[in-house]
Amino acid sequence: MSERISLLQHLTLAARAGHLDPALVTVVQQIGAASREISAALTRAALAGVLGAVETSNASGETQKKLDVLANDAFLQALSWTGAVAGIASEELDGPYPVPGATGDYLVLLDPLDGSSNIDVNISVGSIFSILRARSGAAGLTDADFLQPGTAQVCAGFTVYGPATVMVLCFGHGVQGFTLDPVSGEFLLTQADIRIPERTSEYAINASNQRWWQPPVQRYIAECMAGKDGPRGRDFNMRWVGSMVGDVYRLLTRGGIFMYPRDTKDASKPGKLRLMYEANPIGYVVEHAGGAASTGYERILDIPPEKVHQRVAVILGSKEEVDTVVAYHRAG
Ligand code: P6P
Repeated sequence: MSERISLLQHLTLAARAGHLDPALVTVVQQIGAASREISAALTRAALAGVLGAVETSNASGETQKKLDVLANDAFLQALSWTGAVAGIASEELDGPYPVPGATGDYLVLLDPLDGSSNIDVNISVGSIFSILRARSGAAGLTDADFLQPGTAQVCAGFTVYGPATVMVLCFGHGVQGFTLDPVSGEFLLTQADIRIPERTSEYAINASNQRWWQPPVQRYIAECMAGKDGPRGRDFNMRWVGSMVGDVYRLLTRGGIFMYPRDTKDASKPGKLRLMYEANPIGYVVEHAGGAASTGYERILDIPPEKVHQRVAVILGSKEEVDTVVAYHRAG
């Protein structure tokens, strides 16, 4: 018997203490089951011939990887039979999927496989999930039920498929990390209370977009690059994984600021990342770990959604740095 507490034990104890709805325990347990299946599929991808793309594209017209489709199917199957999930929205689905015969009112929003362009080059990818409650219950479910601000989430988190598979989970009271034991197949508690260091000297941004950044971002990154000779008075390091969950897991562990800001590369888009199933769940986790999550102009979790697939600018991580970038946006 492992001396570490498992995800199921952690969830069950919380439910027995009255802190968690048993139906929500089932939903999160099934997210774990899908994550376990995806982790195994990623490890065997090259051997099973499931690398590469399929002919189809997702709701945003992006070419799907075979594993994007596999991951999406894994979540739909794992969640649909529970009865607790009334509907599912996914980056891989055009519109929300009402679950037949559901009696519960949980809504799950997913990026089933974030950063999938990294799969073929064996770099970390992840699954991101956000859980809401339907306002009208399972029976009268409409698209509008999904359009709730990030502050309405009852649970959010992500699974990062890296050298280890780790599920990061938050119910609004602290952030925990559970590492998958490949031998037992159990997610075991390895980080009981994740806290982001307020101060950091590490930033994450795709620097190839520099010529399109707006002035506040130009100013902040120039200061980081100026290091100890500049106004920040210390040297900074830069990392960019190309998978949001990879960069976010790092900053949860050792601090950092992650930025995918609005830029003029495509002025019609407020940002690249998705509000409902990337920025909101990650922002929820980051805030409950003591960090901050902003567009530069407003708190991400306060944004009233208009569309399930809408995009947003994202600046999140160590609070001191996010506050600095927000101050530069306010200064213009
Ligand atoms: P770029 C992956 O496609 C993703 O949505 C995030 O996970 C990641 O942080 C970002 O886009 C990478 O974008 O422009 O660097 O390829």
